[in-house]
Amino acid sequence: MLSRKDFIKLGAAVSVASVASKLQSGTPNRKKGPVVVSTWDFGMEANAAAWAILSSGGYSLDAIVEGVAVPERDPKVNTVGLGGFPDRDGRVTLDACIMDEQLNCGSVACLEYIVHPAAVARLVMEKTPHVMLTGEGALRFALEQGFKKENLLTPQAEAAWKEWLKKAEYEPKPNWELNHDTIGMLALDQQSRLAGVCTTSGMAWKMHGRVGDSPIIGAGLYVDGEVGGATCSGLGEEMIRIAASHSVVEAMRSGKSAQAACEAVIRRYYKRRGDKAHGKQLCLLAMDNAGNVGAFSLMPGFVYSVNCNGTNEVRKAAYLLDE
Ligand code: SD4
Repeated sequence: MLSRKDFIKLGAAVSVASVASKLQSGTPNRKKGPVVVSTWDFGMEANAAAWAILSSGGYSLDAIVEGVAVPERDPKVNTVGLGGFPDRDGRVTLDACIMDEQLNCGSVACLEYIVHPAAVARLVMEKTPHVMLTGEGALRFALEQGFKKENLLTPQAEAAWKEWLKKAEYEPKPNWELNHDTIGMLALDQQSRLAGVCTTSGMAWKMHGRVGDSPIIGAGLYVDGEVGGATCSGLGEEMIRIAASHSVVEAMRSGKSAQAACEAVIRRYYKRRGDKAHGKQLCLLAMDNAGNVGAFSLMPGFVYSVNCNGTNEVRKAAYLLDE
C-alpha cells in the first residue's frame, strides 16, 4: 500500500507530468523521421552528429553510432568512454549495446582499452553469431576488428579515483546533480527505421567485473520497430530488476503513449520497491515508431536532448518523487 505521503507525491507528479506532456506538444502524432533523442544535455552534441547523417537520408544505425561516439571520445565526460571514472581497482571498464528495428542486437560488457564500445557492439551484432561479448573476449574481438588499444584513464579520472581511495566508500549514487551520465540514444530515420544504442563507463568505483543495465538488452535498451524503443540512465541494478526498457516498449505495445509508458514503469517500480527505492535514480526515455517522445524519472533532475525538424533542444523530464 502507498502511504498518504506517497499519494500526495504521486498527485504532484501527475501535474508535473501534464506539464511535460504539454512541453512535448511540438511533436504530437508525428508520422515520420528523422528524430533523434538522447539522455542528458551532453546529448545535444551527440544528437547534432547523428542529425548530420539522418538529415541527409542516412541510416539510423549509422547515425546513432556516430552520435554517441562524440561523448565516448570526449575526455571531459567522466561517465562514457575515454575519461570515464574507473572501477575500485583503477580500471576503466565500458558497457554498451545496440539494437535495430528488426530485433538484431549486439553488446559488450566490461570492455577495457577501447574508446568506442558502441561501435564494437554493432560489430558483435553484425559479425558474430552472438549477442554479447564480455571482458577479455570482447577486447580480443575489438582488436581483431581493427580497433586500437588505448589508455582510457585520463589524469583527471585517475586523480578522482585516488581521492576516492582515501575513504574507499562505495555509494552507488547516480550523479544526477552533475547532469552527465550514461548516454542512451534512439533515432528514427527518413525511412522510418528505428534504432537505439546505450554506452557508459558505468558506476564509478564499482567492483571490478560489475556490469550495469547499459549493455543488457531489455534493461538499458530495447527496440522493436513494430512499436518503438526505450533507453535508460540511472542506477543499473534497479533497471535490471525491472527489465526497464523492455517494460516501457511492452507498455507502448499495449497502447500507451511513449510518455505514459515511461510513467507507468516508474510508478510500478516504486509501488513494488517502496522504501528500497529511496535515494535511487531511474531515468527512462522512449520514442514510438512514429517519432513521438516520452521521458520520466523517479527523482528530479533528468534532462534529455531532442532533435526533431532540425531543432535540437534540452527538455526536462517529469518525475515521481521530490528529493
Ligand atoms: C550503470 N546505468 O552502469 C549506468 C550508469 C548511469 O546514471 O546511467 N548512471 O548503472
